[in-house]
Amino acid sequence: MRIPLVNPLVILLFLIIWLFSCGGSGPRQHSLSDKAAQTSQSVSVPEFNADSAFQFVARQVEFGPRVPNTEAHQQCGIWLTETMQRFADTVYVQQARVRAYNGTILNIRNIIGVFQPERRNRILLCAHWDSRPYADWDPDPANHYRPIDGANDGASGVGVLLEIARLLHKEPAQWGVDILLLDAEDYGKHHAASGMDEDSWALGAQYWSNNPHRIDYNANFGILLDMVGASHATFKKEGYSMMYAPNIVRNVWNKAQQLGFGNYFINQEGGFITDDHYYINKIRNIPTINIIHLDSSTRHGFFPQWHTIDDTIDYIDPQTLSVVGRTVSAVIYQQP
Ligand code: AHN
Ligand code: ZN
Repeated sequence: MRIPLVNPLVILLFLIIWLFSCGGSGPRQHSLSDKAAQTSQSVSVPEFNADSAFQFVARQVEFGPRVPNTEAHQQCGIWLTETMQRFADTVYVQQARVRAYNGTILNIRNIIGVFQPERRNRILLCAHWDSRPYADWDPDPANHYRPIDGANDGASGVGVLLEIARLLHKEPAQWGVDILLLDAEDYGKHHAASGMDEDSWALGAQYWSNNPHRIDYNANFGILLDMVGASHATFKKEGYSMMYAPNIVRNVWNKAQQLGFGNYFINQEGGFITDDHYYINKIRNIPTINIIHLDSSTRHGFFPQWHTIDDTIDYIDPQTLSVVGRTVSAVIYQQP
């Protein structure tokens, strides 16, 4: 019998070996194949650790409700500053007194971690670290003046950003990054109180926007994280984000789709939310989007435990922290 010059079995064997060699990349890094990466070289993104992010959330909640002018708030502010100092090149702590809607003077602290201050291209990442003084949306009226843990409303965004800070320390990105932990976002007018509530929210962001940590501070764009830890969260395209920074919304939502997170980053517009990013857009002119859990099936339009005493660590899902963390870190590391 004549043996063919190239044995089909040998070809098949080589084909199998070749297929397997493509599948088995290292476990520590995942390279993301978007269009930009495919045309040039593939960009590696360090792996966002959801358990680490979860721990950063849990640690904040352990202080108790972080309501301005309380001991828990004071202690958590110290811990956040020290934690940021482990990771960032420079940390600014901006202390101020601001007036709440009810006349109370609040002692607040905005904490800013700067990564690669020498870089001209910069991304601003924000979340609020305070928690709400009242569970004014709790089903039980007896809780309407009790403070909340704010595990999702507050701590989740900060937890994701601290994990990103850890990554940036381990592996610097091409762009500079500034992480802005904002105070007194959630001291807005009580649901039962009368009168105007305009500008009663986001007091720390209003202060920072009028008095940035550096007089000439600027960034190419910003991303705010708010309520990014609930199971099966839905992030709709928020109104002010679309109004002030439609291209950033598109880029971030596209990145999430590419990563397979289309069930979380919904291709649908949500309402206008007066949140920290509103003042950063309006006062500082930095195009800033809000990744915020919006759910039209609840009474208030947010996640079910919003502004109730059930906004606890029990409702934090590491899977959601991971989805948001991987999306935002891909956006950061894939900037050319
Ligand atoms: C309004 O309800 C108008 N703004 C609330 C924004 C917010 C509260 N984010 C977290 N807690
Ligand atoms: Zn809130």
